Amino acid sequence: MWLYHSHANERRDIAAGLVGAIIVSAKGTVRADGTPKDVDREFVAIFYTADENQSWYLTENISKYISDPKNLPKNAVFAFRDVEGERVNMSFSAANIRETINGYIFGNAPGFTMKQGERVRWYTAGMGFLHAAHWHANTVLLDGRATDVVPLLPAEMHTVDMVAKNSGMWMLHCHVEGHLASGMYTHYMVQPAATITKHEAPVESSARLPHFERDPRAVR
Ligand SMILES: [Cu+2]
Repeated sequence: MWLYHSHANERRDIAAGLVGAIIVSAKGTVRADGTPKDVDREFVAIFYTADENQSWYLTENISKYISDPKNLPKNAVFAFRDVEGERVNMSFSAANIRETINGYIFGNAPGFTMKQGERVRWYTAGMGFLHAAHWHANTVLLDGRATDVVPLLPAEMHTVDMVAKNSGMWMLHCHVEGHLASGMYTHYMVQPAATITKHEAPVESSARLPHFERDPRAVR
């Protein structure tokens, strides 16, 4: 895997989401459709700190989503509630920095669905800040050793293989605690082998984790 990202106007282009994966396989290792022969399924997970203050879309997004865009001061302060229910203020610029997986936050990243026993290849990469990709319940092989954490410095890439042994809905998240609190987590679904027929494709789960601490299956 190679991490594509723009160098035209790097800061603004990347902040606007111009980041993606280029997967190059060695000759003779892929099927006719380009997928690798030695795994059943592939996933791309890019751990990406998006600074929307620098995005080309900032002005457009403000006019589209803010009810009174003309009167939005850039030094505005927003409030949220902390764990005690206390009001905490957050600056406009801080609120525009998003800790995402594939651009999604707070458990919404779609597509990570597989069947129990499948050999799965994860293409992971980091962008914007340092991250630590962490899977609950199943391990991956990183450079020949089993682990459940893959370090991702900015633009670092790791291709890791998993055999999805444990069925269930499990968390995939960044282990940088501030990123986890900011929503850099999602779930991946391993459908139990007993409940699926041989030719049935896995169904994309519509379930969402309301909060990572409230899902008893997510305890590692
Ligand atoms: Cu992170």
